[in-house]
Amino acid sequence: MTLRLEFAVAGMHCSSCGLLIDDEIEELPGVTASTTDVRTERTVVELDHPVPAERIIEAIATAGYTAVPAA
Ligand SMILES: [Cu+2]
Repeated sequence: MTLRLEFAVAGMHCSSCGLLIDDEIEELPGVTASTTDVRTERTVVELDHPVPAERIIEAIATAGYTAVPAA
């Protein structure tokens, strides 16, 4: 089972910003992968069990960026 959550992220400047976000999100239990695209300002998170979107948003905030769930 793979679940997928997508977020719109504000405040990134370069690809290092995206790596910081992905590293932080990938620490969370249940997350199998995080892929951030600085150009589109989107982060796609793949999960093997449900994780509240709030937890992901908190992880992105810990990395220093602001996120909201994307459609
Ligand atoms: Cu950067």
